Amino acid sequence: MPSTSIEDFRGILSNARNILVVSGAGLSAASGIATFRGQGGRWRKYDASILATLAAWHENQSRVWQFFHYRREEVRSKRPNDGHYALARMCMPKWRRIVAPNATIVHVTQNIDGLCLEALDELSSASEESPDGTIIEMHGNLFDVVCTAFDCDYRAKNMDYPICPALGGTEAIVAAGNVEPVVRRADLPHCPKCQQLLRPDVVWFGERPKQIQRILEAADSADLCLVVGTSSLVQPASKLPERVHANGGKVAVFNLEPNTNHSDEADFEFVGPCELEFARILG
Ligand code: BJW
Ligand code: ZN
Repeated sequence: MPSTSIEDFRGILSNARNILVVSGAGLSAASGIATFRGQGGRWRKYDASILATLAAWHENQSRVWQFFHYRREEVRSKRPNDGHYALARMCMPKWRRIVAPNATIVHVTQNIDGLCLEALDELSSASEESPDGTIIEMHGNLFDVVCTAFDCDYRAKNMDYPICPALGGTEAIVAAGNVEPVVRRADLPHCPKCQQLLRPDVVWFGERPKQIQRILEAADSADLCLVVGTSSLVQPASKLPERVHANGGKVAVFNLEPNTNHSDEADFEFVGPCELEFARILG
């Protein structure tokens, strides 16, 4: 059985040299962003096999773009919560409480809402201090676009509302769960460099996660892994704690519900909303 001792966990945290954080949708739940699975999960309303695969994209680019346009607008008004700030503080030497000043932190998030980076940027500008930890958005970011032409390297941050005139207003139709209108391919977002279609730069099923080599290296050198707000059903993120454990590192799971997918490797488990658990444990 994993330990629930705050005192013991603090001891491990203060001695850790290389910390890997693996976070998921539960971290953003308190910001008002729906999780993917479980109660109110996004995939109940919209089938992942229709919307988050390359096959779906080839079949219906209009539908996939409208879904991601809706997601962009859902997230745009949302702010980081106490959970994001608690993890961001770990990446700022002056803001660290329990974590050792010379410890390295790599925070690998599966979230594409940008809130982990936003929290870190805020702390960094407020304290005029550069972060020494790293955040990796392994499944991409809702506000990044990439050109679909194989011989074009266009990739950019795009915060526009709407991203193209034809998508403006369609978010309300998708939000209501109604059948989306058909947007002609010519009216979807196009590359300013080569005029081919742009797609959201997010990682769909069957695609290679971003910076995977760097992530695996971080897992191999980690002596502590915090698993935060993820159902641990999607690979390769779900396998990272196992990798840390296999190398002799400790694993601590923070989730609203007991996460049985880490029964073999969890040394600590803190069940509850992670934003409140962090406040209780990290002080
Ligand atoms: C709280 C809380 C609170 C709530 N506090 N907790 C068969 C066919 C095809 C592929 C595969 C296959 N079998 C396996 C695969 C691989 C596949 C996979 O794992 N599929 C499984 C579903 C079976 N994976 C991939 O394809 C990945 N790529 C890959 O493997 O490439 C090969 C490769 C690997 C390594 C090196 C080189 C190559 C890519 C996966 C892409 C995932 N994409 C999505 C969609 C992104 C775009 C979008 O948003 O639309 O990413 S799917 C979706 O799931 C999203 C999430 O990031 C991801 C994970 O979900 P997450 O974050 O865990 O959310 P939930 O909702 O599941 O869980 C929330 C949790 O929070 C719950 O546990 C709650 O209890 C908890 N919670 N409130 C704490 N306040
Ligand atoms: Zn292009």
